[in-house]
Amino acid sequence: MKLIGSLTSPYVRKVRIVLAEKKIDAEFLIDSPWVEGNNISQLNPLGKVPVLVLDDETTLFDSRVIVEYLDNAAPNNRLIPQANRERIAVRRWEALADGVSDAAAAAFLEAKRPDNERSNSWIGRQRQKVALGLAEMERELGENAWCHGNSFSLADIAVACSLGYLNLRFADLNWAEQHPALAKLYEKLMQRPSLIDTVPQG
Ligand code: GSF
Repeated sequence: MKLIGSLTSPYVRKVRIVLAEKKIDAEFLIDSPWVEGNNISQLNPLGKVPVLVLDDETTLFDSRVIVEYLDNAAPNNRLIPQANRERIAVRRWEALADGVSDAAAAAFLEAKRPDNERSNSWIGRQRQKVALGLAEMERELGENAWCHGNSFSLADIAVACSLGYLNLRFADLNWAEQHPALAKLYEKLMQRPSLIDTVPQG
């Protein structure tokens, strides 16, 4: 099994953490869709990472499909509950966290465009999604020890990847100051080797 991805992507980090927590071996091939001559489009027509290449050469994307496959590929350390409402609650957390990452990545990319092409209103719109998404995560986490239920799950992994991505791309946002519950959760999650070993390298 091969995971293709970059060291900065929050979605690639999510898959790397799931692989480590499930104790599933996979070769990690670093390739970025932003690097000239990358061959990601041969593996994923959408030209995005992560892509998981199975031993039978099947290619899986996107990160949500990959993590569901991995969670079901090994019986240990279940990260996605099986009961419908529980499973959906965890996937909704993942959608919220990934959505914050989507908006942060869009704002980051837009800010890199040349002056005469950049839309500041578009950046503002994306940063608003980040702000409201963070506020909702903070509200729903509240005093709970974990994002969902009373144990570590994919919800915590997705939230941690989104927060770690904000640290990388929007340190000025200082999300931890405004969101103490998320800050406490991130500090706790960052004790796990699966997170320590995958902190995004700018
Ligand atoms: C998002 C992947 C993505 O946007 C998933 O895997 O969950 N829904 C997908 N990946 C970015 C890299 S990074 O921002 O994480 C990507 O590959 N962008 C290249 C492009 O052409 O948009």
